[in-house]
Amino acid sequence: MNPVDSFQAARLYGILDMGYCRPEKAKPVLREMIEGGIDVVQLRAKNSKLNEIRDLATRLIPICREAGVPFVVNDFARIAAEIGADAVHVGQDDAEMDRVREIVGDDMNVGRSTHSLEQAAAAAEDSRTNYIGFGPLFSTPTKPEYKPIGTEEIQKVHENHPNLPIFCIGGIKLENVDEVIAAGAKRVVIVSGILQATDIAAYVGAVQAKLA
Ligand code: TZP
Ligand code: MG
Repeated sequence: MNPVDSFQAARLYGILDMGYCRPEKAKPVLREMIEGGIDVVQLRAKNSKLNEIRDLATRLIPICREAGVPFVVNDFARIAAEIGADAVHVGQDDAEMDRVREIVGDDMNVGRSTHSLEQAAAAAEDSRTNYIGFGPLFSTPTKPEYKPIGTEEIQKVHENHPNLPIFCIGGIKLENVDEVIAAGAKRVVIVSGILQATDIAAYVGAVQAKLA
């Protein structure tokens, strides 16, 4: 599957957030996510040095490659380009698309975080955006500075952008994913729910069963 199609087909996007995972645990945790059937994995390391992120990404990407799971680098287009990631994910305050594309070229996927219907429309208007994150739906310690947007606009964002892969994010857990699906979500991102699970593979599998 080419990478754009794999975002379209994806249902559960996991983030290996180093705020929840010691570096020496990154590989086994990634393997458990894959064993559970994760569709996409992002490396997010807000408090790590650039060389640490590059080293970690270099060690993790072969595991994703072997499993056929797209590997996404958060924030750092340069690292994504250097290691040959499948995508780079950028936020509202990160670089403009022109700058990101200068670094990663035309072939890599670029995902963008959005926090409102307006931001989703702005991201979707640029055909070089390959997918968006939409949230945080619920308040979450993983991104504490953002006000939750709730589930009311999930339906609308899908109606507005029927061909863009949209991943709902923020405070989603196995316990509330049914509510998110009922509100119209087709794809979700889960960070702490997965990384704090006692059995990560089982947790991923259980969420996938609900999204199927
Ligand atoms: N962007 C919007 S909410 C969020 C990000 C990265 C964090 C989601 O983390 P969790 O632990 O699944 O609530
Ligand atoms: Mg960012």
